Amino acid sequence: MSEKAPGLVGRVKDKLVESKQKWAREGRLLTGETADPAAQRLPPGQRIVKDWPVLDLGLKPRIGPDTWQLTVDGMVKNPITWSWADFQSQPQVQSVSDIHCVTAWSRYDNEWEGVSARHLLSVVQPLPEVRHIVFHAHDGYTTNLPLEAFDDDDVLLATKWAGKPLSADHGGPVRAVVPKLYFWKSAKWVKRLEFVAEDRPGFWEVRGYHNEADPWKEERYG
Ligand SMILES: Nc1nc2c(c(=O)[nH]1)N[C@H]1C(S)=C(S)[C@@H](COP(=O)(O)O)O[C@H]1N2
Ligand SMILES: [Mo]
Repeated sequence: MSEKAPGLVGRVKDKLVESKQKWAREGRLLTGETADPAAQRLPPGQRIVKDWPVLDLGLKPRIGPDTWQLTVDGMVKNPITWSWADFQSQPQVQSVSDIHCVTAWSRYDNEWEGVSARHLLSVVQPLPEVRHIVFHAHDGYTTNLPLEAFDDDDVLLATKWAGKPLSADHGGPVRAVVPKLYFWKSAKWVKRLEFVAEDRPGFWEVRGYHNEADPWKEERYG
């Protein structure tokens, strides 16, 4: 790699962040519609893609399973730090769900495998004061969720997609998957889940994206 590479990555990232913030200010892609997920599969303003785009800040951390760890802490009864082997020894679930990205692409029928949010909750046991979760990722990205959004039967920390180990581009070895919300809520390269009482908006949430991110209400920007 040339000496210039890190600088280039930095500039690309700034440009990307600026253009997304501009989209948010201008309300790009908004149709002004809401929809009922029981009545239609595709949320308002979305289009279906067959491939799987890669979107992130451009930093692409590479973490091998040998050094990978997951910490779950904050207001929980049993904080944990799991190695890759610890994570693999938890019950593994499979789940098929659709992806809806705020940039208007949706991808149907993604086959995920990993550890369910509900299993994780049963292990760490959040204290009664907990209202929100903050995901921290290896590239410095953060995103926030209400506890109820995490405590759902289709939410998981995924290590596999379509039967194969999740690629590093898509957040491997482990990413969050929160299918009912726009995909920016699904942190790639997850390293820490922090349980908190007060909400703490994440990277995009403080840059003009909606705090709740429900695609059926078209909560793109907030
Ligand atoms: N760690 C991390 N997670 C992230 C992001 C990121 O920049 N860093 N981008 C988010 C956004 S905006 C989207 S749309 C999805 C894209 O996931 P994909 O590249 O697997 O399609 O990841 C989300 N999770
Ligand atoms: Mo995104």
